[in-house]
Amino acid sequence: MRELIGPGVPSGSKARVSERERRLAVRLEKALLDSIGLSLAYQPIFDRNQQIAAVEVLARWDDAIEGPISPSEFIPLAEKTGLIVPLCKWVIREACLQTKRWLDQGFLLGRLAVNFSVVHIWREDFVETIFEALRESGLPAQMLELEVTESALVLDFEKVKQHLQMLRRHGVRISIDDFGTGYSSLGRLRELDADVLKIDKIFVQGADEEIRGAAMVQAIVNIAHSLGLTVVAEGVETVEQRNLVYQMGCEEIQGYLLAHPMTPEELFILMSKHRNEAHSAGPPLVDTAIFSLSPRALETQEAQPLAAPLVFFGIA
Ligand code: G
Ligand code: MN
Repeated sequence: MRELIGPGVPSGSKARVSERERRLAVRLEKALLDSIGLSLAYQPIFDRNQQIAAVEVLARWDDAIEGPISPSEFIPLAEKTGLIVPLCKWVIREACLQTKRWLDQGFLLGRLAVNFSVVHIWREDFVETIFEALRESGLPAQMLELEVTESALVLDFEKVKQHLQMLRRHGVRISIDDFGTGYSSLGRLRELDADVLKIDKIFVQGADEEIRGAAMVQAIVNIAHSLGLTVVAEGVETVEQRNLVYQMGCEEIQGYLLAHPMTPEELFILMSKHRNEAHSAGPPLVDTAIFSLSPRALETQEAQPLAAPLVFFGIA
């Protein structure tokens, strides 16, 4: 094991990294410098009317030598080495520019949700990084949503709150990600004044397995609603899970049942397809992959095909 300190690691903290991590850190730094091997995937988040309410952007890395590296490996590594700062800067810049291009083409894809690490949020230049991406792209601040993991509310909460609230005052929305897996207190959740709460997939996926699992999800939804937060259920993979979380009052869902993370080209095709369907004359089209829920279907947990075309982006 060796020590490696990257540019974004708070002074005084030395993260220990293995040989593989060190090798990967060198490659990641190069990827960021050359803008090679990094890409963005987009995963839609749907509201109860099957419209896309938001799109979460996810970083992907396919290295020429090391091959594809999972985000579950390279994100913690980037956090340890400080490379998370240039990585997040790259992600938000690219995502804002791409989303603004889609906006200019007439696709109103709701909010753009971008993940941020507390290692980055702490930094004095964090707020300016966000403003810069908005300025450069021309994306309205109201379209940007920052996803912050619940665990980001644990250390140096005052600094995190100060930075996030400054952005919120300018219209940027705040979303608490992976809720239920961190160690923050409900007091902090209330104090932060966020907009969205995302229930972690381990709870969503446990909801249809046992009564206690469902009760947990219901309890989280109730807490979130009492704080005025919009609730997103993450990791919805089955019709049963979707029906249950809707029944419990979740406003939005995300998961493989509805859409996997996709390339910008795939998202563009999806958006175009649904825009064309929304505008086309003639009998309504039915997308067999996506279903609407009638109140009765919720009761019986049956899904019913849509009777009307899907209008994903609310194009006027
Ligand atoms: O921590 P965060 O919630 O931002 O992580 C999002 C991750 O969850 C992404 O890597 C994405 O690929 C993954 N994901 C999205 N939908 C699903 C799903 O339905 N099931 C599972 N297992 N993972 C999902
Ligand atoms: Mn997220």
